[in-house]
Amino acid sequence: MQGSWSVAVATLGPLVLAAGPAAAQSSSTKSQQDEAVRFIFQRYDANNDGNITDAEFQKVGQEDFASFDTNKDGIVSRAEYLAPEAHGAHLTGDQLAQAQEIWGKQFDFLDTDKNGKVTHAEHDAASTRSFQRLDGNKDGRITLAELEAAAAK
Ligand SMILES: [Ca+2]
Ligand SMILES: [Ca+2]
Ligand SMILES: [Ca+2]
Repeated sequence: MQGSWSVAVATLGPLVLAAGPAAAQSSSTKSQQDEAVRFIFQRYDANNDGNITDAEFQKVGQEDFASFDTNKDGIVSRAEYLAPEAHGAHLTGDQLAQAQEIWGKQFDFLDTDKNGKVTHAEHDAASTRSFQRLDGNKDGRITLAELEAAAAK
């Protein structure tokens, strides 16, 4: 992780791994990170206007929640969150262990009351916190530059 992914960025859903397992590894290069950030941005910017709005952000968050909640009981357990399938990742061995370490941190960020379960409300609240942190100039939109700046922290 080389400390360069802030938790807020790392919590943008299946994000880093969606952009390729390499991007989640400590050996990832600057250009791999840039690529991962662009990939994440495009995923969130549904209408491709160069801004991620709060609505766009929440929509992806809700899709993520649904994919994490494998047994569809409305709660994401730690076991569900740490399952590679939930992140659309096909990893084994060391790569999986590294990814699960990251997911564990993400889960802790989402699980506000630390009971080992993430509810819809907690997930939505975490999305709001992430959005506010990523929206550097607080104009209600996240631009690619703002996302890059947050990822570089
Ligand atoms: Ca947009
Ligand atoms: Ca569940
Ligand atoms: Ca902004």
